[in-house]
Amino acid sequence: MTSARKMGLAVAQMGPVNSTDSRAGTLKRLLDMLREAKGRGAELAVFPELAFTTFFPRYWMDQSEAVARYFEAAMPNPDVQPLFDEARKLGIGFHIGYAEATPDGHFFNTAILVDKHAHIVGKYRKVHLPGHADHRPSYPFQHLEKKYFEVGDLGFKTWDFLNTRVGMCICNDRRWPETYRVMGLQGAELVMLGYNTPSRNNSYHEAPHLPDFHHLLSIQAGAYQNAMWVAAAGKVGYEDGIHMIGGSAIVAPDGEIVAKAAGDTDDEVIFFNVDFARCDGPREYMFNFAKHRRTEHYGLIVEQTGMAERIA
Ligand code: ING
Repeated sequence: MTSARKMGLAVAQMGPVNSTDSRAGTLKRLLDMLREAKGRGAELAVFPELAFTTFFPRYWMDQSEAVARYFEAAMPNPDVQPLFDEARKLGIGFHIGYAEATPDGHFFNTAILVDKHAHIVGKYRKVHLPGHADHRPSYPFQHLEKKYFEVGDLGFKTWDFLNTRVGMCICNDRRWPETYRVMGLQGAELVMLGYNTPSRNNSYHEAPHLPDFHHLLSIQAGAYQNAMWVAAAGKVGYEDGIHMIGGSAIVAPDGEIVAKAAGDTDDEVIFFNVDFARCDGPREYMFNFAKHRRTEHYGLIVEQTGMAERIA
């Protein structure tokens, strides 16, 4: 009988972070949710993408202005140090997303994994950057991640952490099956991610229920098809007047949603006692990669980027 491999896992869904909100006020919210996560029995708390600020890629501005207002020049730094100090005091790890400006002049949409001693265990830089790089004034809002961030250069790594193996991704990454598969092939049993997803995309009409559906479809499929847990933490509500979907959730390796945030405005912590033994059956049977995958037929996935010309 292998030792029980369990983890108290919390996902912290944030209400809006408006551009007029102070950094100190936002940090206090994060501290309150970290304390609530600890109180619920969590050993790890997952926070959203770009958690310290508003989702600024909805605005057009010069890179220098964006960097000055929204990027972190170091991690930790005085603005966020209290979060690291509280994590150490409480003895809880956390995952959080932020805009990273590197000392040598590079810019990434980044997330880190921090252990209960407040040491940064791992870093991920967002690979799939959605939206556009040019200014589109006719749009109701911009989505300028391709302008403000470079494509992540760290790939999809995994780390042995709290008696399991974990990986990270960010927001749009969760929609691409390759994201989970690359980490699943490394043996990840939990992928954590933050997201900031508008309820309406800014370029074509889709039925109002679809953004919520596609969010859950993506993380449930990723979990199921790789026999892994997925924890997704979003920002929700009207942020600077733009509505962001919530639906933060913890998904089991069989694809079932075991915990889901219900709110549409407020900060909300959800929790589940994750048992990594739930990966075992699916990995032995349905998604036994070694037994069932046929890589000799998968070449196009890495050889070809775009879709072939459509027939009409
Ligand atoms: N957000 C979105 C996501 O993939 C997006 C991208 C933009 C979706 C606009 C819908 C409408 O969830 C991020 N930050 O990747």
